[in-house]
Amino acid sequence: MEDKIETLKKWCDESNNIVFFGGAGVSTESGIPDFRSKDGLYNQKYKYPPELILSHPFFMSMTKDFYDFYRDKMNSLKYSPNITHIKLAELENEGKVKAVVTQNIDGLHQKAGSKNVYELHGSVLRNYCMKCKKFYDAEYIFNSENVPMCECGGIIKPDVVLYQEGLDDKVVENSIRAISNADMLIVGGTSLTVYPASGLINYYRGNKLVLINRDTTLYDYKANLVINDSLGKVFSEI
Ligand code: CNA
Repeated sequence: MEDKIETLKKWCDESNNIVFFGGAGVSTESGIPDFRSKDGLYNQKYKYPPELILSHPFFMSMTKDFYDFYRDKMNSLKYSPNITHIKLAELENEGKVKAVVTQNIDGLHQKAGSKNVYELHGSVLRNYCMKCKKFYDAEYIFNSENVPMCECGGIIKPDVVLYQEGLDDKVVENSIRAISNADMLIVGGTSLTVYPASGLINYYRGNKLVLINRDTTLYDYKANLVINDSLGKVFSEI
């Protein structure tokens, strides 16, 4: 483990265009559960499976049940950034990290001070009326009851990409550009099972692909350095 951290530190020192690609595991040490760990949302019991609740057809047809789950489980307002978010923001400030590409929707990278963040799956901090497109903040949604409605009578939808919805073209384009230009790509806290997001790491062309995850992933064989440990532990040492 010590050798691996030393290698990671050395590569960080040598690199000036680091991109971080992350997932729900980045925020577990802030207290937000991920999906697929043993304590993750997919291993808890709900009225409907979470992957069904967080799908487009469910949102459209069972909007109240969607919002009951969403308000209970996806409210990131009460959480703070952890050492990983903070360290990434510092490295961006020093000019080392050029972009964070995240599958997370919790806004914690920006709360830690990161500026160049590509949110592949959107953010709970933004919400729009489906009819007139009026913006609503997260407080409005998480303090609402039943189905949050716009003053025009339309239903408000969080700006998060639900299952069976497409990703934003511009965000994907920017993420691909950042990853393909990176001299080092650090992938952390993601099971790399959600497509098309996970496929984006294939655009990396360098020889410093680092994978930091508690569990093994299907992409471990591709990485130049694999660290199976907690992100908090690793980022507190670099
Ligand atoms: P996932 O499939 O739940 O995988 C998370 C991975 O992180 C697992 O392989 C864990 O082993 C690993 N992990 C958990 N904690 C740590 C840690 N502290 N250190 C190192 N590794 C850790 O989540 P993915 O991000 O891969 O799946 C993508 C989904 C999850 C996206 O659509 C997200 O929107 C969604 N999600 C986001 C949040 C959030 O915004 N915080 C929370 C839960 C789910």
